[in-house]
Amino acid sequence: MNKKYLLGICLLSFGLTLFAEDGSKLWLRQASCEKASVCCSISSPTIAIAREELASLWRGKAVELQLFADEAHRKLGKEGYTIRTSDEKIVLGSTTEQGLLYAAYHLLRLQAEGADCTRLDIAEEPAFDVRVLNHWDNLDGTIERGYAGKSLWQWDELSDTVSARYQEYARANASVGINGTVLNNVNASVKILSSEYLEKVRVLADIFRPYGIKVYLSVNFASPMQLGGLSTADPLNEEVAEWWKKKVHEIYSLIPDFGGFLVKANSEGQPGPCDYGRTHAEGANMMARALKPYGGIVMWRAFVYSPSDADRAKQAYLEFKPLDGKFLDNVIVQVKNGPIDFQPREPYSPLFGAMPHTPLMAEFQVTQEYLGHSNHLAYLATMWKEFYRYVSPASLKGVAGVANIGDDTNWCGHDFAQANWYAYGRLAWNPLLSSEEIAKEWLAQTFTSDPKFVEPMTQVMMDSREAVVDYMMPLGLHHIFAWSHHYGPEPWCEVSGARADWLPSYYHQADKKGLGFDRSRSGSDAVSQYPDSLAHVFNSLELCPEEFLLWFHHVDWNHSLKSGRTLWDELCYKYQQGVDKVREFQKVWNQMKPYVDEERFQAVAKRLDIQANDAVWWKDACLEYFRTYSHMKYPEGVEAPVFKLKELKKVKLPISNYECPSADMLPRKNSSLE
Ligand code: GCV
Repeated sequence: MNKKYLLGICLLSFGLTLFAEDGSKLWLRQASCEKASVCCSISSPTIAIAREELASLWRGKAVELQLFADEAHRKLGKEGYTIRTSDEKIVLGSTTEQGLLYAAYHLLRLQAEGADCTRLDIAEEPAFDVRVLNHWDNLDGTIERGYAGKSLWQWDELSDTVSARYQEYARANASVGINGTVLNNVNASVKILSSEYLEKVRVLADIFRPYGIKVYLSVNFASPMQLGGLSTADPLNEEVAEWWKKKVHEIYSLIPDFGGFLVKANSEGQPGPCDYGRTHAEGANMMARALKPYGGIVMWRAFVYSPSDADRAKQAYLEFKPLDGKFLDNVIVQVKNGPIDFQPREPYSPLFGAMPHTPLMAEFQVTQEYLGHSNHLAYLATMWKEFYRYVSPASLKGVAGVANIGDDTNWCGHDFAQANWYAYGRLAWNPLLSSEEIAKEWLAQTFTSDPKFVEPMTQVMMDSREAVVDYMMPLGLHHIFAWSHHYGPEPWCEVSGARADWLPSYYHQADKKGLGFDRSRSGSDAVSQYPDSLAHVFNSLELCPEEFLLWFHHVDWNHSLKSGRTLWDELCYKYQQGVDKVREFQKVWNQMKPYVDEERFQAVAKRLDIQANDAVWWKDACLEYFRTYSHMKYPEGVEAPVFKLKELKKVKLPISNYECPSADMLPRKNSSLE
């Protein structure tokens, strides 16, 4: 076909997509017209994908895919690769086909970003072996803490009907280096291990395999009883161990490269080894023995509440530290990044660094349970990078990200929430990348590489998580969310019969003297779970970083902070700053109209509007409530409240833990609440 004619078609289709983008293509929007020359002597399903991707999308000089067995490539491990340009061609090299596929995606990413690909000399290897997504998807199609529609997995239709999205999902993950997926909720139904469901899982595993994605399952510790009809799930009982061995054998006969199990045990009502007076190590090891012959692993979660009344922030450490060295080598203890529960800001969990004889992995929450669901723009790479300021990647065996993916057309609800899926994968591959680099990459691929768009929007993304912290929980405040669904403020929340450590007053400890949880040596002493050098800093009211102040200290309302302002005034300014930042984001986005297709422009604008309104709601609710303790005035420059506390206290959103509220459910500035 004539080249000019081809170009015309390309421009036309590019033009059309500019007006009709729905976010479904994620960051993989490249279009090409000419087949590039791709040469490879190997043939396999994985290589076929790499070839096809390059042949249809790559626009540069000829590409050759080569398997190498030399020392330099061996050093890069099974998933590592090189990309090297010579005068005539670009050579992608690896010891494995998977490495070559990753190299292909890397090259295409460079092209999409508009990078100079004339002289490439790249060597890459992933920082962690295990880079998984955790789906909290239930078998009935709902997603716990999911805000982008229903589950992607159409369990009722599988195995006969196979959605095209399964492959798109695998492609998106492979393009950022994610190499595993846990398909179902950690609050696991025993049904997932039934032969009927395992057959469905097999179909998904077959689709994901050529993309280098292993399938894992969350399992219910009581499965031998509820599914197998045994009278106990005691991990030291031989019949129980035998039941797991047989089940594991059944799984591997269907899925030879099955990854293993993820287990939430003795937490929030889930069964576990402690029900039988056994330890977490005894429970995990029993499963690990069954998986070991096949190369499978157990990811055992440390998200537990101990029966003691110790400070909630201390409990996981108290329960797991004594077990250090007691887990078999195919068990990885999976620890949430903070000691409590994915708050907008937490200090890192002190378990990291406290279990030198146990492989650990970090669990991050990609879905925005505590960050405005899919209504708020909050780019989370900055939060995860903060974790790596304290925790060395070298001390970890893997990472898990609680997925924010559903069956919404744009996968993640908010178009910018796609950036968190992307960033999670990129940081799982290389935690040394900067949040800024990742934001730029993502923006260029997802929207346009025009600097007039990329520069201002990178700044918005970089500021966004801090803005959420400011208008929700500044200065180390935490867990003052509305009951159960965790959207919106409810620092006053009381629920009769609820555990004290599920209620906001447990965490904020507001009284007429001041605000914050005293975790210093004279308080709950949680500071002592950290290494001495840090414990000393966190323990001191003067040295404690102000971002963690109210996490570690109960501070007088009149206490003077670094700015010279009192705690009360600083709190007010922080809330106001959060509100102001979101208004600024709105202004910037409005200027981006020329660079963004109409559909995504409007979708983001609409959600920013909700976010700006919510920020005021948070500010008014928290400040008006805390003012009933401080009895202090708003300082100059802080807007007078538009919502009245009495009315806000009546707000009960009609949503479950599976939904994101729509604008009409939320208290609005111009509503009858005024
Ligand atoms: C899957 C928090 C969430 C729960 C979640 C739990 C966990 O408590 O609110 O929805 O359950 O963490 O991580 O197990």
